[in-house]
Amino acid sequence: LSAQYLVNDKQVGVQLFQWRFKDIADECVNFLGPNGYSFVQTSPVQEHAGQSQEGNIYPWYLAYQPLGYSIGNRLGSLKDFKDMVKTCTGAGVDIVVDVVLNHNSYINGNSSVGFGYDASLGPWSAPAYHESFPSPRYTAEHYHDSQCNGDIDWGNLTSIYFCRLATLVDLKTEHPFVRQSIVDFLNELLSYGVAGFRTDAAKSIPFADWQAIMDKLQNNYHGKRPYFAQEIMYTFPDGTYLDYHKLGRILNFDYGQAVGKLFRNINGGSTDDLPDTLNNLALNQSDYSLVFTENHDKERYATLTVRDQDGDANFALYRINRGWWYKQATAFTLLYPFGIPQIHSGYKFQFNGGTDAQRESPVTPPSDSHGYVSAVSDTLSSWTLQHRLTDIYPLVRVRNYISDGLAQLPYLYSDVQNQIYWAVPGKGFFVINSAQGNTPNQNMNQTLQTYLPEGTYCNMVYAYAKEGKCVLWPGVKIANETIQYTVNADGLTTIVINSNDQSRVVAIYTGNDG
Ligand code: LAG
Repeated sequence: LSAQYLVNDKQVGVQLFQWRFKDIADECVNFLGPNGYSFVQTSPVQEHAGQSQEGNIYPWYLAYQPLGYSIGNRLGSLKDFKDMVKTCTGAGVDIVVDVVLNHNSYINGNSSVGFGYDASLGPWSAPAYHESFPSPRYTAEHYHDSQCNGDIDWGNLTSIYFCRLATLVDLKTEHPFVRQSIVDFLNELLSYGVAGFRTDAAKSIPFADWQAIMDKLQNNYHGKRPYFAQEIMYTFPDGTYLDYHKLGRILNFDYGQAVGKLFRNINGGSTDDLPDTLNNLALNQSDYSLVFTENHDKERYATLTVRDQDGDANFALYRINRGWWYKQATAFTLLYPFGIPQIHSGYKFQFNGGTDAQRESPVTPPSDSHGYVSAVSDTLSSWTLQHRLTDIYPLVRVRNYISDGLAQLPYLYSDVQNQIYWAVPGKGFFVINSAQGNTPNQNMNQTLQTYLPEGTYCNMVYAYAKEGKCVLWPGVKIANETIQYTVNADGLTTIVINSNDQSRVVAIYTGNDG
């Protein structure tokens, strides 16, 4: 019994970071389902610590300081959660829950302040305080503190397993009561129709414990083993993922780092290094990797984030206004079928000054004075909405189409620096021109073999085919960009991507659009 490596027959997930359950439900119906997204990864749904040590301030990371396993927190109630699962699965979008199982909150020696959900107080009126860990009743015997109460030494496997992660008390996942409590929690989620999980701090849960827990889980509502994406930010001290990839997908941080670097042309790198770089990441990793250019941990410090697309001081700060770096790298993760991709979509952060907790809190808070999260529709400008970017969402359906039945990774070509292209024969052809600044080859005009049948095609980044014409996606305006390509009987077409084009990505395919 191990995990499923796919959530369903689609490919692309979206992490709706700190989105309320009600908003996720709406997004599934209005946007994610119609555009072919596979699943939503929610933020943690467990009750969690109510405020940071710095007092009356509510950074997102409190969600990673759980108090127990009762479902409901500032994202909504248990009922909201169940409604969301039903609505999303009904719209063809599965729910993957971020579960925090390795540790619990530890505030001033006891966990006395909680962000549970109390129906009698109403959802957003006030935080509901708990006096102790409400569920289950863990006590000192369920924690590793007697073995290690210091922080983890990341060079030592025993320490990774038994010591505290960021001061949070480490659960004895070898203890029968702890194991059963976790199994009950995950089975409860599965019984509501959740398809799988992102396991927070999976690296710190000993392999044997983790496997024993997973083996006791019921199948998901598809009748399959639940999907798992395991958070293993770095390889273990011996440089491997140990055996964890046998239990499910691994969040492949190396991939985003490498791809981001190459698209930003850092240290003399350019996208023509991509073929070698991906080979070095070991192509067999494709089978068990979840790939992404950023996530909620990386969006402040990653090589490349959506902030690159925004010129405003709070949001961009030390980034240059180069939106296409992020968009190109994300287009690459979508159009090159390595692993399965997940897009992160969250909110804008205050970026400089203040304390750590202040920096981790929102700029124009999508939350009220108690930290309750506001509806996306109320504060649209605070939410970053990467998954709705016009250069990105049309490519989700292209990915679903080209991955179907694909047996091997397409060969990546780069015969001119900063220009890459690849084909999925008979299905799609893709080109990215990432030359920038003072590097050569800014304008691309090259005749290439597409391995596609003769015909006219629309560049899906800008437009879809309808009755023989290319129709722009809603909201797209073009200047001199080429939106239509003609492939001749020999499979050749001339690709034109100019340096001032908005996206510098060409994606043509034989699937149905619109
Ligand atoms: C994760 N994956 O394994 C999450 O992706 C990551 O976001 C979590 O850290 C981490 N594991 C623990 O679940 C986040 C923040 C930390 C934060 C922690 C707990 O990145 O900064 O720690 O959640 O809220 C914060 C303070 C620490 C403090 C700790 C406990 O930054 O200084 O020791 O809270 O009070």
